Amino acid sequence: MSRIFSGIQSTGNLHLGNYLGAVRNWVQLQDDYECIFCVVDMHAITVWQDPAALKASTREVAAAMIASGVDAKKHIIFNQSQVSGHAELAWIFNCVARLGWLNRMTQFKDKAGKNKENASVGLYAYPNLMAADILLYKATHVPVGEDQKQHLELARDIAAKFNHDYGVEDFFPQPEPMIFGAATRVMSLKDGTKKMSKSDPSELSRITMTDDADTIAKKIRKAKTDTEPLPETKDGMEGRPEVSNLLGIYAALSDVSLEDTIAKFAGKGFGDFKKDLADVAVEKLGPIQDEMRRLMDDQAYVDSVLRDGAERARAISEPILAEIKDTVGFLRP
Ligand code: AQP
Repeated sequence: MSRIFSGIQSTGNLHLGNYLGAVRNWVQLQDDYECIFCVVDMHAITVWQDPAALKASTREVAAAMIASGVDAKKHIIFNQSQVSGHAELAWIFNCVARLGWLNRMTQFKDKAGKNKENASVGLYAYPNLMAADILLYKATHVPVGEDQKQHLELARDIAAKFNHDYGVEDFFPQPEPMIFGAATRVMSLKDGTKKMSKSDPSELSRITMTDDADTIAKKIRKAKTDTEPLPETKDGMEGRPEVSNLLGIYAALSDVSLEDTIAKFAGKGFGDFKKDLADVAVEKLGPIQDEMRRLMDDQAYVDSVLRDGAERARAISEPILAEIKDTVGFLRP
């Protein structure tokens, strides 16, 4: 059975984009793949995290995975820092990846912004750690949102260069991105050209997995739109990024095609549409949020899932890491 690895950072504000672009797809894949799902807390600290908030976010992301339907007994859920192999392989990959490759990463440019000199070295080397996350388990498939495509390509380049430099053809597989679903790129509710993101300063830009029904309805009511009625065809979405985004969210949440969603609301005004969108969001997210809240109150249980997952992750990765160290020429005890 092919192996999946995917992760989410514990940076707080887990949002609808993380759910539709990642977690919901994971749930659909778990019958056909062996899955390793990771709360990537080491990635999170590439930008400053308050230590207590980081612990809470790690538990929140794990709770969201479980509440969304990831089977933690059949598959693995753990937090990255509990398996030291991630850091060890990332160092080796720091020595395989080229500066020129990292310089092309658009996410670093976006996140570092104008103050690049003041960004952490970790933020710059983030894609090498991500490659290590995947290849430490020789994972073959990586379900992600569209924003991670470039990092996945880098992981493939690192795998190929390692195999070539050390003369170990096919040692690391070429991990395949799996970008699918009706909402591979959920955009901000306030600006349809920017992706919905945890770090957007505006709370109104995202629906989070902890928003209650009233908050969800308020954010959708306040979502940016335009003055035209809803489009009658797909072509009518052209040049209307906010409208396209809201229609895409509706289609994804209600599990109908974009075409059918457009047909349903064609020519209508935004008042009715936003009300229906809020209803479907509350209906779909509500039960997950209730279960998340229950799990968040049972910290001991969530911690035990992460501990057990880390143990099973180590059992898979330790023999692979031992082989990597032999290949590189490290003496082992
Ligand atoms: N807007 C999005 N639409 C679809 N998928 C998304 N993902 C993130 N944002 C969207 C997918 O969620 C998974 C986990 O993402 P992450 O938390 O590891 O990091 P990120 O992509 O950096 O998330 P954010 O919200 O953008 O965080 P900040 O603001 O801290 O940078 C990934 O599979 C990602 O594709």
